[in-house]
Amino acid sequence: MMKASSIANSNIAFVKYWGKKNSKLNIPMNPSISMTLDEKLSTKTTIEFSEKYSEDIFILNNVKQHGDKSERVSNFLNIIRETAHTKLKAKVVSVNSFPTASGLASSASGFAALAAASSSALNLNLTEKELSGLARLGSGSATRSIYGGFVEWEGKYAKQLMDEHHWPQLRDMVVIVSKKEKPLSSREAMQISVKKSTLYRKRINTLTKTLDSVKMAITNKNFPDLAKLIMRDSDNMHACINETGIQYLNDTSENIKQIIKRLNNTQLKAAYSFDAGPNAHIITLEKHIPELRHALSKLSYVKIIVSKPGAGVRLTKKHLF
Ligand code: 2P0
Repeated sequence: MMKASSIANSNIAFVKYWGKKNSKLNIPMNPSISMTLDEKLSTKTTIEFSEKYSEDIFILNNVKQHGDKSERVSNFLNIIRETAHTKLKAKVVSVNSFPTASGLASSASGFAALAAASSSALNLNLTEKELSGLARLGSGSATRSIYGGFVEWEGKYAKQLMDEHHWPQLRDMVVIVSKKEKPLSSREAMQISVKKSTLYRKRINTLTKTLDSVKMAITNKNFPDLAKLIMRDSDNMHACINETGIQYLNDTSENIKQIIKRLNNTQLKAAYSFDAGPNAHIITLEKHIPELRHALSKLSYVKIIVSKPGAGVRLTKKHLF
């Protein structure tokens, strides 16, 4: 049977991927480092290749997709069909574990799950490394979601730095502040930064040092160092973005930054990190979660999801159809 299912978790970048050397192949301008999240922020996907389908079908969260989203899935399937020497069309059913209208990105978990399920359905027997290279062609950040724990992505592939058991006290508190989809995709915004931002050139030139420091902080489980580096890299990426007239943070995001800064006055307890949207990721230690919840309680947010370091992509026999 040419059917397989997989689950992949999302990830949060401590050193952000922002900009491509090659936009067709998703080769990044800079190496990035992330923590893979747990199953609370995951995508489950079932794919079946069969002669009974006359075209690719993509159903996401129970809704049949048309346009951009289904095209992106079909384009990815074309690559894998070429590798497997098949012309068979496929049905893809995906479900995100996090709320649909949360503005949370799902391309990392989505394409990591799709890469694993589709290559398994077509019996490609890929190594994890090859799988990360394949996922990359769907979405850059998906390259890292193949592996659990702490992951570095450079060039064509990602690799694991430390597994998900290395630092069990670490948490990512995701504060969903907006239900809206982002007005400008990160795909477009990063290309604009590469072309137009003067700060961006400086970012790329100083990143090697940041990468080394982040790796060291993870290895030594040095939370204050890691927290400082995470906030600095998030601020630096958004400074590049803002320079081109694009703004992803909203008032609530800015309020969260201030709350974290106040909380860190006497001791570094948490780090904020923002991707291409207003939702906040607060990297912290388990023991600080109650204090953080209290500090955020006056804000008007949609939902909070607390995630541990999580596992890499895995296959499951429980199909969605
Ligand atoms: C990251 N982001 O490292 C960075 C930080 C957003 C900000 O990877 O064009 O959806 O599919 O390769 O992976 C989001 O970009 O972009 C992202 P494509 P992707 O997590």
